[in-house]
Amino acid sequence: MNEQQRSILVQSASRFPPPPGVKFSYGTAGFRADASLLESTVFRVGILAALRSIQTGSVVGLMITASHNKVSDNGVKVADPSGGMLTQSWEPFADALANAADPHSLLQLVDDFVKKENITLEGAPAAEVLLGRDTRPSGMSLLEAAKQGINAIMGASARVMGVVTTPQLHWMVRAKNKGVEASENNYFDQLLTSFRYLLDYIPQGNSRNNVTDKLIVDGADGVGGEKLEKLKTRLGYLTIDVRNYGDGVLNEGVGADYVQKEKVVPRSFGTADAGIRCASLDGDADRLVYFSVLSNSNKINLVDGDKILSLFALFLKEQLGILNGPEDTKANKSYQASLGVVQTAYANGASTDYLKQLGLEIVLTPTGVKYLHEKAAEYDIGIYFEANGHGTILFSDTFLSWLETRNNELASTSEGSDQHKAALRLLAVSKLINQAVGDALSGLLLVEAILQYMGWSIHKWNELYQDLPSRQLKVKVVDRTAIITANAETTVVRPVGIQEAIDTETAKYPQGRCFIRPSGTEDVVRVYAEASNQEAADNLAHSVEWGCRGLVSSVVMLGNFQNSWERPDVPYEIAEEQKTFVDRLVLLPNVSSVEENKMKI
Ligand code: NG1
Ligand code: ZN
Repeated sequence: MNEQQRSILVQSASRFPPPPGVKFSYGTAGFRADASLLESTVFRVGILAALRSIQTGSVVGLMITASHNKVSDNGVKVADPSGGMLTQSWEPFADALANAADPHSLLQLVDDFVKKENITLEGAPAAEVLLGRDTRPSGMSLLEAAKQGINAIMGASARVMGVVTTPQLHWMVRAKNKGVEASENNYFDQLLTSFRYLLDYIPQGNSRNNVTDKLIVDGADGVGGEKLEKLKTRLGYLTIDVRNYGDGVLNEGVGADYVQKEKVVPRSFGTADAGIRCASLDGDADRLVYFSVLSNSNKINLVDGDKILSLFALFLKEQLGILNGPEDTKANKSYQASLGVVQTAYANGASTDYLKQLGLEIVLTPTGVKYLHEKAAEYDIGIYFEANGHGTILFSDTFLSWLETRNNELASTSEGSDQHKAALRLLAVSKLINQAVGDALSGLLLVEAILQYMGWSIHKWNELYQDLPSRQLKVKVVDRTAIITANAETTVVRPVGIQEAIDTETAKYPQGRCFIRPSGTEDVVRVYAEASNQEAADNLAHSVEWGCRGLVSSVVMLGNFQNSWERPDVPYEIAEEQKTFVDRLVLLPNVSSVEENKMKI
């Protein structure tokens, strides 16, 4: 690194001192915190994004958003050249950079990193970072900080895409690196063209009339509602009533996260909407859930990410079946495309059973889109979804090029045949669905097209299977990394003893399933429980929550066991090991520091 570059870095870093006493960690969705703490972090992520662009010789993205978090929070994440999440191998550097105490430590870190990664700074080809933000008021100044971070690397430049959804920015990065035009209009054009294609190939005489063309969408008072307002005027078919498109407080009593977790109507919805097909986006429009309002309460029938996944899987399996043709003609023309489904432990057990019955291959990964995405990319068609509504469908290049060829053959030998239409539908899906990340807008259009194709109302769709009652809780802890899990986060391996206790408790409930895991985005441990009825699911979740507290406090009190989780059988050495976790695993309410915890205990 030459002197000029060194001095630019030091000077600009000195304008963005990190807040004292805060530790940042690039979790499953980048850095997130109260917006007032983030200027230095966003500036530093700007540096990182510029370096990544230089190293890969490609455009990368930097998105400023805190998704479904409250409006006073914000966050920042990087989109890699593929349009996917930042490569995991750079995450430790992101952590170190965000936490560097002063400009000179920052310089040292960058210097060491560029050497280690063989990144040539002087004379490097021009680097470009696409910058986007959601509608949070803090986004404007944070975007400025990001720009200065990018400009602190010589030869790098920022291109401001303005207020965009997270998936739009990822799409733009991917498109740009494929040499395709990457404006918002190009994005809308691609969605609209492929949506219309799909509708064109709906079989005539289908029970179209069963599906109302009215859809009400909760925009979470975020960027998604705003974009959908623009898109809807160009849709033709479908009358979309967008509510909460920015006139209220972002994510407050609205949005996909609220609807999925609370299972109640979002603001601006009520019993007058009973029975109508409704959808909800999250704050940056990378999550989508559907719901219908019940007639005389504020409760809803939730159609979550698992059911969206099931609808997609059913449709794609059917199209592949049609494309391959009758058994006797299969041999020479068919390509046995691998179709895989990727879920996390949060997927409702009933959805997994349903998908298994369809004969599909199902894989579980840890929570976090990067894990699901990576796994889905191993198939010709990989569908992944989190129950919370984040997901997409990935098509392999090999399959797509086979499909293009097959489509051309069919067009010349049997144009308009069922097989030909199936090929066209699959090609349209591959263009409609965002191949970079989960995208609420493109997901919504695909759901709408498939419901039309099937002739299904939201009720019929919801009846594919019945969800097992579930309960999710979170327990505040000082250091969530004290909990270590395995088997796609379904087993706790540290502290010893917790998993055994969870198993014992779970075994008491018919169809019981329960796991705990550290959140990747908040300082909490999440508890998830499922059972044959709601009361049982609630009880299981609560007793595991209290069991965790009991286990920790019982270890502290060494033998002074207080509740049903007393473990006189826990050997002394294990109890000692558990003791070391206690400071980190503050499982008491309203405790915010290790010291305070010790005092309370
Ligand atoms: P954490 O906080 O790691 O549970 C949450 C969601 C993830 C994912 C990330 C990123 C749940 C249980 N977890 O992660 O699925 O969406 O946020 O936004 O919904
Ligand atoms: Zn989001």
